[in-house]
Amino acid sequence: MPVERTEHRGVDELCKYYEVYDTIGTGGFAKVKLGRHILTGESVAIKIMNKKDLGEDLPRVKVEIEAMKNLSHQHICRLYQVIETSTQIFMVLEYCPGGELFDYIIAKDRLSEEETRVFFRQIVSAMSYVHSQGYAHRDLKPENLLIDEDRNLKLIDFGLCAKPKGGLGYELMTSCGSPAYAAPELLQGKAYIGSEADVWSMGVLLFALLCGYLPFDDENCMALYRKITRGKYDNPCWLSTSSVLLLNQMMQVDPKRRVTVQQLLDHPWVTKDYNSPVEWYSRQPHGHIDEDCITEMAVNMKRSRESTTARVKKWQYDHTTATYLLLLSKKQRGKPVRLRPEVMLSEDSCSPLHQGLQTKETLHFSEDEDAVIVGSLDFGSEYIDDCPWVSLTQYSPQRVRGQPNETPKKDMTWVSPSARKKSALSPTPDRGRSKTPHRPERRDRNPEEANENKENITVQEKDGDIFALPPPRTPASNRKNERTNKKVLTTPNPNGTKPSALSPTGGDSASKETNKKKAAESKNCVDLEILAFSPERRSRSLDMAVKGDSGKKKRGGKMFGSLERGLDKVINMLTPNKKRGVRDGPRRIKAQYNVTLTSQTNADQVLNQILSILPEKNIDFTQKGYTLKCQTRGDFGKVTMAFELEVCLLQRPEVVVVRRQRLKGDSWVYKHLVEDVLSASSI
Ligand code: 6BJ
Repeated sequence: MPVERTEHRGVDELCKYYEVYDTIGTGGFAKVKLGRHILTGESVAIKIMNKKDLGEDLPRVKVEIEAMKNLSHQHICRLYQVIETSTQIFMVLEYCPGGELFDYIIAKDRLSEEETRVFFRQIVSAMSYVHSQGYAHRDLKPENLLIDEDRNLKLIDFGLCAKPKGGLGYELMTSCGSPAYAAPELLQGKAYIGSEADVWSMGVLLFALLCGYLPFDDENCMALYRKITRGKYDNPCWLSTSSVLLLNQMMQVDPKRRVTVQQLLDHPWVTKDYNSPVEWYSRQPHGHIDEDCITEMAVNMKRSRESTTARVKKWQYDHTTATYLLLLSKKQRGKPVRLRPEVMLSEDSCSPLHQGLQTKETLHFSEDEDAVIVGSLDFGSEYIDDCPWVSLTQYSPQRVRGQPNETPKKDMTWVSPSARKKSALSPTPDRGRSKTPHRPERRDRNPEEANENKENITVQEKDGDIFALPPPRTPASNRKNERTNKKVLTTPNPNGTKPSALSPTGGDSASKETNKKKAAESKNCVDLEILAFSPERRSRSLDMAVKGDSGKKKRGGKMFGSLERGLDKVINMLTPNKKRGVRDGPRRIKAQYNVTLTSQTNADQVLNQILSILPEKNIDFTQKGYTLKCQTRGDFGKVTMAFELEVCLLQRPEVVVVRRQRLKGDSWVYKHLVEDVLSASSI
C-alpha cells in the first residue's frame, strides 16, 4: 500500500475519535499535540511519531508503550490508546495542562522547602511504585514530570526505562538519560542497579526544586562528568540543615551508601508536617472495573453490560480502553459519567476533521463542556484555563510600583530592566538573589486541612501566589482569544542587520485600510514564512545548542514529513477564514506563570525591542502577529531549540507581558537563552 494511504489510515483512525489541535511540545522524535476525545469531551495529549524517523529508536517507543500499559498510578501519566500503522504511531495520553515541572521551577526561580516537599512526596510515590513493578525509569528530570489540573505531578517518558529479567536487583549496562541527572556509576559505564541510579537522579531533581539550578553543571561534557563522578556540589545558604542532609544521602557517589526509595518513604525530611509515610501504592490498580462507566458505555454503544465489560477487560488500548479510562477520570474528578449521545463513531463515519466547515461550528458538548471548533484554533496559553492554580510570578521581587507597602494582589511585581538583567544573568548560584527569600514568605500550611489527598496537597499561598481561578473555557472565550494566523513578514535579514521593526498591526499609524490590505495579503500567503537568519553564529551559542535535548539522540528536521504536514493542512483547511483575520492588537491574557511582566504599556514597542535582540543572539525567528516562533540551530543547520515568545497584554493590570513556551531543546539552555533575550531587550 502506498505510504500516503497508510499514513492517512492512522490519521483517519485518530480523527475518528479525537479533535486535534496545536502542538504542545516536540521531543527528539515525537511531536505532542493537544487533542479532545470526542465521546467524553476530555482533553488528551497525542504523541505522534513517524516510524521511519524513529529508525533505531523505534524499540524505545515499544518499551515505553509496554511500560505505560503495565503502570497505573496516580502520579504516572496515563496511556489511553495506541494507534499504530505501518508508518506511524499515535499515543493518546493524559493531558497535563500545567505543563512541565521544569517551567514551574524556573518561573518561580526556586521552590520553598514546603512546596518542594509536596512535589517530592509525589515523586517518591511514583518512583516507589515504578520500582515495585520491576522497572527503573532512568530518565528522571523536571521535564519528565508534568503538572495536572489539580497541581499533581505525573511522570512521563518511559522510553528509557528498563525491566531487568531477573528483577530490579539485577544490574544494567546501558548508559542513558540526561547527563546532568545521571548517576556516577552510570556515566562510568559500570554495571549498575536501576533503582539506585534513579535515587541519584531524584537527588539532582530535589536540588533543582530547592535551588532553581543544577548541582552539577558544565557546558563541557567531560568537565560535567568529572564533577558528577567526584560528587561534590555546593549547598546554597538558603537550604535547611535537613535538606542538606537529605541531598547528601541521595547524591552519594557509592550507590551502596545511597539512601533507598524504601527509606525515603518515611524519611524525616519527607514526613515533616505530614507525620505519615508516602502513600506509594496505586489508587487506581489495574483490574478494578467501575460499574458506572460500564453502564454509560453500554448504553451509549447499545451493547450489554457483559459484552462491554468483556471488551474493556481486554485492555487493548483501543478506543474502548480510552473511553473507559477517560470516563473513569471524569468520575474521579467529580464530573458526570456521561458520553456524548449523538456521536456515532462507526467505521464509515467521518471524523470532525473530515466533516467540513458546517460541522465544526456546531460541535457542542452536552454537559459542562464547551463547544469546540476544530481548526487551527490556537489554544496558546488559553489551555491554561484547564489549570486553575497557575499564578503569575516574575524573576525578581519588588513591590508594585506606587504601592510600596501594599501587598500585591498576586505574586506579580515590576522590576526595572537593569535589576532583572542582574537577576537573570548572574552566573553564580544565587543569580542575583538577595539572601532574603524572593517571594513573600508562605503561610504555614496544615496538610491535613489543605486537601483530603495527602499526597496532593494544594498549597495555599499567602500573597506570594494567589491562584488565578479562570472561568471555564466557553465557546465565547475560545473565540475571543483566538489568535490570528496571519503571518506578517519580518524583514529578511541576510546581512545580520537588525530587522526593521514592524508592528503587527501596522503600528500606531496603521489605518483600517492598511489592515484590510494586510489581511488580504495574509490570506493569500498563509504558508509564507520568512526566517530572519542571523549571519554568524557565535561559538558559545553553538556549543550550547549542540548539547541538545537531554542527551537523547536527535534526528533530522523532517520529523513528521507528509503526515504532519497533512494533518496541519487539514486543520488549516478547516479553519474558518474569520479565524485567520487580522488581529488588531496583542492577545489579552490572564495571569499565568510562563509570562514575564514588563514595565511597559506599548506592545509594539516591546515587540520591536525583542525583534532587535533576536538576531544579536543568533536566534532565527518567524513572526506571526505578536508571536515570534524562535529557533536556534546547531551543526548542519539542525534545529536544537525551538520556543515561542508572544507579546500579550495582561488583563489586570494592563501591562505588556511576554509569554514564553519551550517547544524543543534542553530546558536549562532554554532558560538561560530566554532570560538573556528578555533582559537584553530592556523591556
Ligand atoms: C503531555 C504533555 C501531556 O505547556 C503543556 C500542556 C505542555 C500539556 C503546556 C501551557 C503552560 C501551562 C503552564 C505554564 C506554561 N502535556 N500534557 C508526553 N508524554 C505524555 C504526556 C505528555 C507528553 C502538556 C505539555 N501548557 N505553559
